[in-house]
Amino acid sequence: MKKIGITCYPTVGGSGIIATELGMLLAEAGHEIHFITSSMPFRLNHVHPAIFYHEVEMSHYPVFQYPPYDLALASKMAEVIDQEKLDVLHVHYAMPHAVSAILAKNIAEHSVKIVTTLHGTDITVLGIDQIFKKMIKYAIEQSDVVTAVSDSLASQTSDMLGTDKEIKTVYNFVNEKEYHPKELPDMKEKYGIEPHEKVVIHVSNFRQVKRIPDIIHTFAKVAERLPAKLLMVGDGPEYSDALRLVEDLNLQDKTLFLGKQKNVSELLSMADLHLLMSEKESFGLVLLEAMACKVPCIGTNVGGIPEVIRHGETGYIVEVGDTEKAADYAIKMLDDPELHSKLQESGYEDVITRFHSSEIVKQYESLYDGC
Ligand code: GMT
Repeated sequence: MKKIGITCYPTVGGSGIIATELGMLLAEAGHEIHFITSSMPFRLNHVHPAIFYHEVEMSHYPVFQYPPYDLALASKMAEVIDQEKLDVLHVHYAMPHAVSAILAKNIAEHSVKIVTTLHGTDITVLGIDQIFKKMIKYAIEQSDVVTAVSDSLASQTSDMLGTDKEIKTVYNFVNEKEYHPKELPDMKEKYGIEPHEKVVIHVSNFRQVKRIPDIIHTFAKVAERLPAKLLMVGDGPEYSDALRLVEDLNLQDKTLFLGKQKNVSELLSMADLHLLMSEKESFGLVLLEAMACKVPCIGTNVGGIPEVIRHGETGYIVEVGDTEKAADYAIKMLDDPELHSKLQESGYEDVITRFHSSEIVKQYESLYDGC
């Protein structure tokens, strides 16, 4: 049994989901888990005697122009390391969590190992920024173990930061108890979708990297050929532009904007296809969520997406911006029940083998043991 601290962004987002689900599974496996975050992780919905939550408190001195969150986090981490005698502090995101963790390790009297998991945007976006580059490199090199959520992110990080620190790939996983195909016969009717209409779904935080217009343009081409509806799930900066584009293309009657939703697995369970047309994506957790609900995916040839979707086996890969090809693949799979069912089954098989949570948890446990 180990005492493990976990720090992540506690609000909605794939990295927060992974960190929280991992903490809950590690507690089930007999470890003691201490979340050290700015607020209660949104997925921490599970009461367990071995799960503790330590809130990072901020003092608001008028003299500080900006509240020093990263320093408050480091102080809290050091306090918890010493009080709880943590064996491992596992931080999700190098920026700023690994930086705060290295500082905390130096402040604390008790010896702790730092495990840093890279999720993407800190490296693929912030890593490029010269202001942060050296600091991210420092935090990575000082960590005892570094993991990335895909081979692509691991090699991109090494190249961009010019580091030969070993970065091990540990893939993401889903909570299989939540994400599985659900039989909800009246779901389509509730949403005003005819039984014969195909359902195309996109779930994201509507950031620019998700290329929302490509989702809508791909769907427009599909809808010319088949009766279909588009479900847009989530919210973010591109939301209003997406609404406008749907109106410009006269797709209002075929598109449902659902905003942020809690029961995504239920929505996925009535879908026939998930589209992810991102220009950057270190993994694409939503693809795994879709495949777990037996929804085949089409994704772009970037980052970790081709490691999650096996082209022609579990879904299809297209180049960024190629909405023509995406629509061709969509029509091909939606029009051919045999092919669709083959993609569904192979995708589901991958979720319960290659990406099974118990396998991934074991990989993290062996990294904790080895450091
Ligand atoms: O994609 C986002 O905008 C959210 C971000 C996050 O912080 O959760 O996602 C990143 O981490 C996820 C979990 O590992 C990955 O599945 C996403 O691909 C990754 N996002 C990007 O690389 C853009």
